This record gives sequence, structure tokens and C-alpha cells, in this order.
Amino acid sequence: MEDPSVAIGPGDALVLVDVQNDFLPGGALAVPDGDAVVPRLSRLAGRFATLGLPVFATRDWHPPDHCSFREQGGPWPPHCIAHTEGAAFAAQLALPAATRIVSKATRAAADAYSGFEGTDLDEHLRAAGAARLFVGGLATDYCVLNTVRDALRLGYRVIVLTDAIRAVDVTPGDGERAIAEMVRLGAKMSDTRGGAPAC
Ligand code: VGL
Ligand code: ZN
Repeated sequence: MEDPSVAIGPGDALVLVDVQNDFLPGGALAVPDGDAVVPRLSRLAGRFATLGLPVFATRDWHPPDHCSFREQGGPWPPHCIAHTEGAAFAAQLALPAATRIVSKATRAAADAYSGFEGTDLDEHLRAAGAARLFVGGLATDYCVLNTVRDALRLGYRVIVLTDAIRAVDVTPGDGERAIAEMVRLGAKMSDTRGGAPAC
């Protein structure tokens, strides 16, 4: 990281949001260019692991009759059904051995866009001594936005990895509006190489 204020060190944790097959091109709820985040987050996860810093990976982990699915009156096609290939992390995502996996939206009756909602993510981040979170993954306008919003509300400092997020953009501009909202709420924007041009 070239910008010294985003140099990673003690108190930092990496939170990878929903880097799952169904959100990649070809998946059930494909996020345009979603696969671009994979090598960037893999590289950064390796740096966190090398430094002995914690890595968390959230996943959307729905039952087959989840309320967010169109058949149940929800907005989305069926996606990320627990234990299916679509719910698996991207094959090319290199997760350090100690990565803590956080499953969310696991019950049929409730959706959860935030990795903190109905999970033990906050508890485990605190136990790991995390004060500042680096957040990347999918999708900018849903689970990244809501995870960042909760993180800020819970008192974490947050750095959003601008080259390692991608938006669904159901309405054009949703991703840009989500970024503006995260900035407004106090998140800092950086890229996985700390201000250097994205690879
Ligand atoms: C997500 C839509 C539905 C996300 C999850 O991970 O951003 N988006 N479920
Ligand atoms: Zn979902």
C-alpha cells in the first residue's frame, strides 16, 4: 500500500463479501465483471495471512425456498443455495487456511445483505482484535454496502477496496450511489494496492 494511511498492520482485518460462484459471470445472479475481484482479493488475503492478520469470508447461504427468490415473491432468481456449487466460493479465490467463514441469510423467512446480520462476525472480529476492516467482494450495491454500513455503525473504521468490488446495477448508477453512500457514512476508499493503478 503506497498511501501510508492504508498500510496494513495490527488491528486490521480483511472481510471478503460473498465471492461465490453464483455472483460470477455465468452464475445464477451474475454480477457484471464480478470475477475481476477474485485475483485482487486472493493476493490481498495472502498478504494478510503472511502478516498474521485475520481474514473473514462471508457467504450468502440460502435454503431452497428462501424468501428473496422470485418463486417466493422476492426480487432475485434462486442463488447461493446452501451446499450447491453456486454457493461455493470462487474456485480461484485463494483463502488462507485460517479464514473464518461466515454464513448469512440461512433461514427461509429472512434475507440479510449484511455480513453482520444474524451472524457472529462482530464477535469474532472483536476477539481477533480488529479495529479497521478492509472490505471487498460482491455486490457493491447490496452486500458490500450493507456490510460496510453495519461495520461503521459498530465502530469499525472501514476501507473499501474500490478495485475489488463490483455492482449488480439493477438500476444504472446503483454501484456509484452505493460508493457515495459508503463515503458519506465515513468509509475510506482505496484499492488493493493502496492507490497504485489497478492491475
Ligand atoms: C447479494 C443479492 C442477493 C449480495 C445477495 O451478495 O450482494 N445480492 N443476495
Ligand atoms: Zn442472496
